[in-house]
Amino acid sequence: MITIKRDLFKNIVKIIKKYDNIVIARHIGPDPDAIASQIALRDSIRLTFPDKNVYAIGAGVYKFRYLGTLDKVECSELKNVLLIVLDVPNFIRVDGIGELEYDAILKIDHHPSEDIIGDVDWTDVSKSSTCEMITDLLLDSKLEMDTKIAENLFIGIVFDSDRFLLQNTSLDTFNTVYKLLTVSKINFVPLYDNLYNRNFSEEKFRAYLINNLEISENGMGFINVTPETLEKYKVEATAVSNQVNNFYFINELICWMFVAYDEKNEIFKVNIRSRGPVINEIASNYNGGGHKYASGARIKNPKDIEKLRKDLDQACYDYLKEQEN
Ligand SMILES: [Mn+2]
Repeated sequence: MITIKRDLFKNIVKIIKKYDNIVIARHIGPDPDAIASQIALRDSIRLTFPDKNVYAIGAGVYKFRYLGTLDKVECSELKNVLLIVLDVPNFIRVDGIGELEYDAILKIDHHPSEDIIGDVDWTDVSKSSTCEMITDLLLDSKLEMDTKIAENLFIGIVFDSDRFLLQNTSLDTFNTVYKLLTVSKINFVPLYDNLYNRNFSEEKFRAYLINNLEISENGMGFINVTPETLEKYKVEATAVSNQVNNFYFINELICWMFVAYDEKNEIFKVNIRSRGPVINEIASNYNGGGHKYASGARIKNPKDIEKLRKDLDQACYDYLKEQEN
C-alpha cells in the first residue's frame, strides 16, 4: 500500500515537473475545499518550482477571499498546458476551462469517478476532502508547504468533513491532520472565524428553514425557497446550500432536499443530504451527483423537482423498510 502511494506521488510530481504551464481548475459553485485545495496546490508548486507558470482559475467567491486570490488568465493563449483538475469528477462541472487547450490531465478527487480520467489520476472516495489528499501529497513528496498553504489545507478538511462529523471522516483524516498540524505548527483555532462567522440575518434565515421544512412520514425533508423569501431575509441563493449541513442529527430527518432558484443561471439548485439511503445515484438522474450521502442537482423544469422529491421519499421508505428487517 505504502509503495503504491509512493509511486503515485512520484508520478504526480513527475507530471508537474514536465510542464511549465499549469492550470488548476475545480468545480463550479466552489466550496472551501475546492478553492483551498486549488490555491494550496498552486502556491506549493510555485514555491517548489518558482520558474513555472501556475494559475488557479474559475470564478472567485467573495466570501472565500481569505483563502487567497484566483488568477485571471487568457486560457486561449496558453500552450503546452498541464491541466490539474481538483475536487470534481465530470467535465461539465469544471469551471473556466472552455477555451483551454491542454496536453495532459492530472486529476485529484474524492468524488466517485465520472468522465474525467487523468493521465495521472488519483481518485479516492474514502478521503474526507480533496484538501486531505493534497495534504498527504505535500507531506510525502518534494512539494513544499508554508504556513498559508497549511492553513488553507486545514480549512478545506474541516469544511468538507464538517468538523470531523461526517461519515467521510476516517482514521486517515485524523492522522493527516495530526501530521499537518505537527509539521506546520499553524495556530488553527482562529481559522474557524473565517469558516463559521456569519450575520444574524443568516441565522434568521435558518429559523425560516426550520419553521417551513416539510417532513414526510418517511423522514424526507423538503423546502423550495423562493427568490422573494431570499430577498426578505436578505440572503443570497447560496445561503440555502450553506445551511444544508446544519440539519444533521435531527431524529425526524433521514434525507433532506433544499431547493433555491438561481435567477442568474435560470436554474433550480438542489442540495441533498442523507443519513440513510445512498442519494448520488438518484441525483444523477436529475443532472446531478456527488457523494453517496451528500449530493446536488441542477434542475430546469419545476416538474423534475417534484419527481426528485418523490424518488428521494421512496428511497427513505425503502431504507426504513430495510432497517425494520
Ligand atoms: Mn470536496
